[in-house]
Amino acid sequence: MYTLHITNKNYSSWSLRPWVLMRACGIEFDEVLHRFTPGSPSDFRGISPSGRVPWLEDGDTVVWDSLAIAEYLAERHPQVWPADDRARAWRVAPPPKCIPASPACATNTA
Ligand SMILES: N[C@@H](CCC(=O)N[C@@H](CS)C(=O)NCC(=O)O)C(=O)O
Repeated sequence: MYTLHITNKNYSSWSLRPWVLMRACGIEFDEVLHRFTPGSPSDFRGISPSGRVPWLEDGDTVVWDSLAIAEYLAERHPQVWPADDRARAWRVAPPPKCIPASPACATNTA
């Protein structure tokens, strides 16, 4: 069972990233919610490998940084990244300048 260490999801989009990913992909985990108020000492500074949230524990393995967590989970759960190779490429690409004929823009109506 994974344990995901995060802080308030309203204020920490970094925490929200792996939390949403794991929920959306149906990956079970225990959630440990840490106290964090910007400008005040956090209760995780001394125990997180990076001094930051989020981090993930998988047995003896500890992974920190939201993208590293996503990559780690993707190695174990094939549903994490899309099967389509173009979609996998686009997942880490910055938003495209929209060219209407481009399939990357198919769902982008802005
Ligand atoms: N690049 C990191 C950023 C993590 C990060 O900056 N987390 C903030 C919370 S929003 C944090 O832990 N800050 C604690 C601090 O700065 O003391 C990731 O993707 O996980």
